[in-house]
Amino acid sequence: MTIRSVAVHLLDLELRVPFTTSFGTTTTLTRPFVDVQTADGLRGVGEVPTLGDPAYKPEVDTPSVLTSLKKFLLPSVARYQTATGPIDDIASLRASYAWVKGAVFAKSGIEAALWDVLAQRAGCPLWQLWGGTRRTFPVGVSIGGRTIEEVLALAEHAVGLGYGRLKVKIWPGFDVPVVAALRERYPDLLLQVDANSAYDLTSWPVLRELDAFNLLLIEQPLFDDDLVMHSQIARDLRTPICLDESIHSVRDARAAIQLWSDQNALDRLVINIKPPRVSGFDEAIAIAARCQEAGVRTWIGGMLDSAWGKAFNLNLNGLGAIALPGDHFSPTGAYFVEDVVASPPKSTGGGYTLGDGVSTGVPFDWSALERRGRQVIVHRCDAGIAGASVVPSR
Ligand code: OSB
Ligand code: MG
Repeated sequence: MTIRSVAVHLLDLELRVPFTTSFGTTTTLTRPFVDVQTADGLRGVGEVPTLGDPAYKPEVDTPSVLTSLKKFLLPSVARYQTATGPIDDIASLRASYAWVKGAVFAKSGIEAALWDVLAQRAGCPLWQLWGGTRRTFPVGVSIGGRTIEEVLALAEHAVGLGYGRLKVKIWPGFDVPVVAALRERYPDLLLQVDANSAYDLTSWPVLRELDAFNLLLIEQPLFDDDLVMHSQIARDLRTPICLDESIHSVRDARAAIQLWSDQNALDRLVINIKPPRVSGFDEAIAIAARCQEAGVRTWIGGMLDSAWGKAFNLNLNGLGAIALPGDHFSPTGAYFVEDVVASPPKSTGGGYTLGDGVSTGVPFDWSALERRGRQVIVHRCDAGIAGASVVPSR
């Protein structure tokens, strides 16, 4: 198998309900979809779940991802095939751009597209390719409301749809009151909070008050790049700290495990595994395995992904190593006004069951890209000198 060409299409996805976090409110997302075509006629696609800017963390904004793909990653794929031979598995794909530091979101899009191709070739679901053993599991939702009233309304909707695990966004001043209001209404719900790095050395002690509410975890309270400080406050909190922004690799996960052990707090470390934040599913699977070995619980996070991205993540949730429910569904039933899958994955009673469908299990709607998308990159990868074939088509 040879990768013949890689195209990148941009698509605007309009949220049905705005999503607010400590770093701002999102209404529309412009997303790259990486389209890999092989010499033998297969075609796979991977979403890069970018945001509009780098407020969440570096290199997750659309311009940065397009630059990484166009200038470095796709030329590397082409060069590797010219110099070394066909890229016919994930290991050789990763080897082709291993020299590029970071660019985890951009890398994950190519990897997802190749996984789609490999699953089609094998004629099996992704969960099987990934060694999944669990067909049915509980799933959760993430709530990003601007006011307590908005949060309560979204929670009511989600609970009405059957979800038993809610995550809610917090920030200084919007923390204890919103958690208290939710707990009063839903004393038994699995509840967790996500601060998206909104607290610092002076503001974090308020989080001690959250210990009274029986939360599953507090996600990424401190700086996006600070493992050490997180491990230090873990010692002073009863509620586990969950890392999101800080983890990009198995190496980061190992470092966190070491730091939390040093604090005698390993029972209070949880890791949110977001495949795009760790450069793809291969690394995500390795992190899940390493954490399970260390007794550290993991779950699959989301990026307000399209139904295509969510379908990949649901397949990953089939791994026996994933301990907690993930952010797989919207509290209102659907994230976007129009999506890229005709019949998106559906949850029932707060759970999800993986089927036997090939690859993600849901067909990608190519006509959505043709009607609403625009191709911004196309790169020939199977011949000639790399770098000469970058042709922006529109
Ligand atoms: O921190 O988990 C996060 C969305 C965008 C950026 C960061 C995060 C999120 C979410 C949404 O919480 C989870 C979902 O996809 O429903
Ligand atoms: Mg998070």
